[in-house]
Amino acid sequence: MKRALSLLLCLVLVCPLLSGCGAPNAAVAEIEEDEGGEVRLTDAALQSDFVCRDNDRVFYEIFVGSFSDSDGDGTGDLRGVIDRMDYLNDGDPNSGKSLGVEGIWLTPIFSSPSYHKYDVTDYYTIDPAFGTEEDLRELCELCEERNVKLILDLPLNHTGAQNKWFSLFKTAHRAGNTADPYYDFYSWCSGSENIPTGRTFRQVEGTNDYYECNFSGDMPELNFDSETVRAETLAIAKYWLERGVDGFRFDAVKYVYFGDHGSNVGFWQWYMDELRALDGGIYTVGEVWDADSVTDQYYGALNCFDFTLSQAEGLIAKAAAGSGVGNLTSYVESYLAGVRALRGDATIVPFISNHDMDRAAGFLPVTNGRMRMAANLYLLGPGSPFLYYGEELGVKGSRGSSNTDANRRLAMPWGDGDTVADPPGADYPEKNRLTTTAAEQIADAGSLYTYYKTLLMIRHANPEIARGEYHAVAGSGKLGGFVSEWEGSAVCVLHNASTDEQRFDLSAIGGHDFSVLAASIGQGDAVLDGSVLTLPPQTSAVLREG
Ligand SMILES: [Ca+2]
Ligand SMILES: [Ca+2]
Repeated sequence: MKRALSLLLCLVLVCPLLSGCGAPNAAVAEIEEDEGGEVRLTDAALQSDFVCRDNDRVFYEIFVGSFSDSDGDGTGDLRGVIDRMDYLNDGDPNSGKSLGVEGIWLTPIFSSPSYHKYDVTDYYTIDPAFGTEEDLRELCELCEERNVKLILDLPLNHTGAQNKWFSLFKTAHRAGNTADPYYDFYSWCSGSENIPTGRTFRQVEGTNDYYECNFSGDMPELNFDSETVRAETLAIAKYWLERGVDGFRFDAVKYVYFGDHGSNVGFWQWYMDELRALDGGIYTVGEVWDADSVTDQYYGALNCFDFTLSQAEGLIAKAAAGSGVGNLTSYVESYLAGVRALRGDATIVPFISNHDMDRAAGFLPVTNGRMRMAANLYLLGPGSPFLYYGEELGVKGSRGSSNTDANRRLAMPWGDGDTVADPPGADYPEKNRLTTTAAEQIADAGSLYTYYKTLLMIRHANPEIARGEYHAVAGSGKLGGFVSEWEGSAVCVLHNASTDEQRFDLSAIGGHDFSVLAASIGQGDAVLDGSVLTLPPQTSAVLREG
């Protein structure tokens, strides 16, 4: 049964964003309240059956210590993530009440002395500051109920210096006990004159041997020629898969064998073959922070983040500025086809920022519309996009004069009494920070949060966008888009990234009759008149065949 409240919610939540109320061809959602009092969006354009997807999910990166604090100690934790599941995905794709992400990447949760936990002391225990194995099991169950994939960050290239393996390695070297299984557990060389150029080694105290540590003296690097190490890397993954996680984000993929891509690729191909044998549905993504020509080499083994699209100089930010939409779509067409040729089930992994980068709202201002435009460009696009926690609010943060990554990992501004605090060393100036909170943005139909939520609903309701055969159309600096065909149906997505109105005649696209304006999102409402689509400034439209 519908009530007055329903109409009010319709006006507040959907109309100003998705379409013009009463505008022709516009997709206007109605909200009704069912007998149980639950409010649901009912417009067909936003409904989706939320089919189980393989590699085209929208993921959300959670920097665990900065996300949500359940016990008042100021550090984010696993129970905090559990408490925020309704914010991320409430299990009802049509409720309109949660962000609607379909996957979660947790930065490392294993025991470690640092706040970021990329220096692991014990891969088989959860850091007590983050919670317990029981907490993780509960989170896994909740994710499974809601069709959300949960992946853990697995830093394998190096351990922390406090790892017991490193103590055993040092003991074996001091004793000169070459038969000790830990003697070759880490990458090492004998004598300073033997140190390979271009790599960093540090002396094993009390010996003439040196261990490899390219990132930091506190991050000794494992020796992947050791069968014992390889067996251990498999055992770690198996342990956590058995506890219910769906897969992993692999850290520092190209550093396993420093500067030797051939050996790295060999390792990852072997590792992924073994993991897929353990769990055919495993979800993985690798960090190969390099040019596409390098990343391509790893794609036969696993999907990798697309760094070409990320940061201020990336193709998404440039397109969002109105100067490179065609460059973006032609790149995506060619790159997507390229990775699919390397491995049949491969896809691209677009993102604009992560925990190692300045926050997107700094280089894509919310105030001039570029943040929203960038979100259109990558969330209404193919593959498995990753958004970084707080991006949907416009959280800001950059290294700044103190040159600290902590400023890129500030506390999520919930605004509802959450006690999560900034990480140690953060000193991002108060005057530069986001002034609104999640609580305020959830209640605000014009907020960036509501915009992201609506974008994800449009994406879910048009699954061809994420997974189809992609062909770029209408490429110019300001205007561009693509046709994506999947299982006999097709969508056309067109973006106007300029600050002027743009027109496009759809009859220029051969082989399709895109006569239905399924959704429009941006500064204004797209209008379809015959075959002519008019796109207001910084607006995107999704068209379907009649
Ligand atoms: Ca806590
Ligand atoms: Ca290494």
